[in-house]
Amino acid sequence: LKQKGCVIWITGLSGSGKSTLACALTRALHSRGKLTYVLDGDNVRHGLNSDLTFKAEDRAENIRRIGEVAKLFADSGIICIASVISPYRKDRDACRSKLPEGDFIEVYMDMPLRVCEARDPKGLYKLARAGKITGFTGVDDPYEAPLNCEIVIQQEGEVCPPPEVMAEKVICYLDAK
Ligand code: GGZ
Repeated sequence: LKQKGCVIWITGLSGSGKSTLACALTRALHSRGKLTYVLDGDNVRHGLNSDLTFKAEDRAENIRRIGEVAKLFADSGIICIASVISPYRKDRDACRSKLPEGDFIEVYMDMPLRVCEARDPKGLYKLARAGKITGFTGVDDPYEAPLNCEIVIQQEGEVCPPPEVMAEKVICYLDAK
């Protein structure tokens, strides 16, 4: 296997496009012959982390486990893409600190809450606003934006960049490394 593993950690609000970027990035990397594995918060929470809630300490444990699994993939030479809200800076930084310098690439989906909420692909914001879900990130639970991440994905004017454009930004960063 002629590739070096690393962790691409995509953080941001629900509906900010994390999974979309993870998917586009997987396609782009596969077309370049790279092996990848996606750890998606919503999926992992149905299996490995099905015992965890959305309280702060359970989110921390969710992130810790995903960070450990991502590290195992990276150790094996795979590019592991984690797409998780990971709202707390200290939880993300703890994952970073377990990897060799440069092997943890944090990507921040910097999308306004109103845009994520307008998208509301699963109708969860609507439920949160109606009080049917409590502790929903961005509504009545915190999100701490990265201070020093490697890549920031932002809107261009009022539109979100197409998935391929977002993926290209990450690939450019990887190429430069
Ligand atoms: C945030 C929630 C919540 C609450 C359910 N807060 O957009 P989705 O639906 O598909 O992805 C979200 C997913 C969040 O899981 P993570 O493992 O990424 O979260 S964390 O990193 O904070 O541990 C969302 C759904 O689960 N969801 N309840 N209260 N998102």
